[in-house]
Amino acid sequence: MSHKQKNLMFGAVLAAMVAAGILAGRCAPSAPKSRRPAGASDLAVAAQATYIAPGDLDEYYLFSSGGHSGQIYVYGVPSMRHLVTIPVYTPYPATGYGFDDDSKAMLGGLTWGDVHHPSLSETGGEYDGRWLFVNEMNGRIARVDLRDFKTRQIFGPMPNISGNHASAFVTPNTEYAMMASRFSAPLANGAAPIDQYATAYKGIIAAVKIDPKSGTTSQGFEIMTPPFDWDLADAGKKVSEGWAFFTCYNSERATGKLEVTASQRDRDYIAVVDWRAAEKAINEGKGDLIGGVKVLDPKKVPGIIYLMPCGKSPHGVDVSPDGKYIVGSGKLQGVTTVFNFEKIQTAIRKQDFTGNEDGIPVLKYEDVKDAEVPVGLGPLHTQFGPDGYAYTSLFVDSAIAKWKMGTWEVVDKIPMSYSIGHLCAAEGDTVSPDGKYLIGLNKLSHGRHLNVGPSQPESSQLVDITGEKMKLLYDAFTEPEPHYAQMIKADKLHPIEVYPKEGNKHPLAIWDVKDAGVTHQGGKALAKVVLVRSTITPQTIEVSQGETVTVALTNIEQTTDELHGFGLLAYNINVVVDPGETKTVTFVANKAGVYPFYCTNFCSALHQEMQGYLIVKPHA
Ligand code: RUQ
Ligand code: CUA
Repeated sequence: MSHKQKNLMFGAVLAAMVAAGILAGRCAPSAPKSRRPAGASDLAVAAQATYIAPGDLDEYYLFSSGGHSGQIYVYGVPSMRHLVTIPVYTPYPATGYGFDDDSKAMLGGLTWGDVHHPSLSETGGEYDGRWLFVNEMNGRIARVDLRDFKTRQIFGPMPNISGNHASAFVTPNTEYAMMASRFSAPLANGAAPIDQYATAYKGIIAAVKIDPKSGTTSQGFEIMTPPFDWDLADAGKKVSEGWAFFTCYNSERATGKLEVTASQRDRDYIAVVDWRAAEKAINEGKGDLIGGVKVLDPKKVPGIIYLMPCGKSPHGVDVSPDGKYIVGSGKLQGVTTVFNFEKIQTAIRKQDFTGNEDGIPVLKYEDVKDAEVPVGLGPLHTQFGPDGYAYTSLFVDSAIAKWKMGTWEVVDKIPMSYSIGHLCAAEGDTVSPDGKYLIGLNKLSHGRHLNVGPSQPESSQLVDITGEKMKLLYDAFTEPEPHYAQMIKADKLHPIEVYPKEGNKHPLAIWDVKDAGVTHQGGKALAKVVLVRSTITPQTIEVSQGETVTVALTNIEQTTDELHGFGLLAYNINVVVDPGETKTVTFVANKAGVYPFYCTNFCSALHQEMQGYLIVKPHA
């Protein structure tokens, strides 16, 4: 097909999509018939494949993005049972997250985050089961410790990063997690009128450094780019280790009605970043201090970033398990493009560029691409199996296409109900995917469940990918918004069930009711409290009005599942303390009176009795 014919075809497709209101999201996509397990025997097979008998355990953990709920949802696969919610960026009363002093400080005054891409830590390109990193749009990356499934650090907001969507995507040995600006803006919180967008607004591609021992994150590097809208990323692996890839839309540098203005060009870009070179430049002290961070300008520091043209407004970019191929999907196209890492390297070596964008060299599309795979309409994301097959989600077609790497032939398609965004294969981002299961993370559910009113859940569909043909096994539902998920073999995680007493180094921890009590000093009250079945000691906490009160709560249980809570309704306090843990909560006792506190977690037959009073004596 000639370039012109392709353009015509693309134009027709785009027009059809606009007419159908698909791009504008004005109406629901026509609901394709799902490939529901057909006969009774198919149903029995699907039921058996997903049934986990009472007391039995699932084979995989699924860590699913909770979108603007700010949380991570944990599921078991294949049962698709929701096991637990890990609060990350949003207070969560069920676990007391965001109420005690430490977690409240970690949230830094923000009460929500828009979580997109969970990223499990890796060693040698394999999930190692240590941490889960997850980004949110407000320039932050959080670390969840998989020993206790708790959020342990929230890094950011990173200066200059505006709309951190292309994140977290860790490198194969967890050296870095990626970041980038989706909404370019003047750097260092500068203000410039929107008609100066093309020049005064800047994009940023960045990475957060991760300490390999502790998982602690800190500033890595930032690279200044034109004001493109950086969308997604992936880290290179094996042959492409040391590199990272970022898609963008709006290479037009347009403003206004972007659905039109940012779809003018035939191609946008995938940035090819040599992160080792960027790291070296930072270590050599290069970069200009902007907004408190060293920013590398590709004009002054060449050799760290290149641009490779990719079909109109690409969304996902995914690196194959062997690291040889980079799959980028123009979401307004009917094909997904496969780029060849070796060809990229050759073109860079030969300096075979067609021009530059603000000093960033642009590679020739024909030089670096290997294939355009006709997967279907609206390709978004690609995952991989162990056997050389790739799976691409098709938003507009509402389906998954299975295709063969190397021959580029599309071998199967399965409809999704409805409108799939991301998809997640078992260990699908590693150098050795498991195959077996694939989950379609759909944006809509269109009543494939009991009617729950206008605010409907989204559907996540479990697909069997062991055979030639993909088979739908199960519909599960989740709250907004399942952007992305990762699936790790269950036997890689060994979470603890109690915090061992010896490991509790909290300065306010006490283990004997004899040490419990209230002390006062200089307008401050400190209550050291012991929680153990079925008493809160002391039973009364007496303070004076106006005092700043810190309640330090130690749950001295060493028994699995014996959590105790501390609910103090009148002061909006809700702390949950796990066995062996100490937490503090601090507040000003500004209301005089007598206020009950009680244990919130049903812990024993005498749980109801686990209660007491805060007595706030009025000013004399
Ligand atoms: S997004 S549906 Cu990752 Cu936020 Cu693609
Ligand atoms: Cu402790 Cu209920």
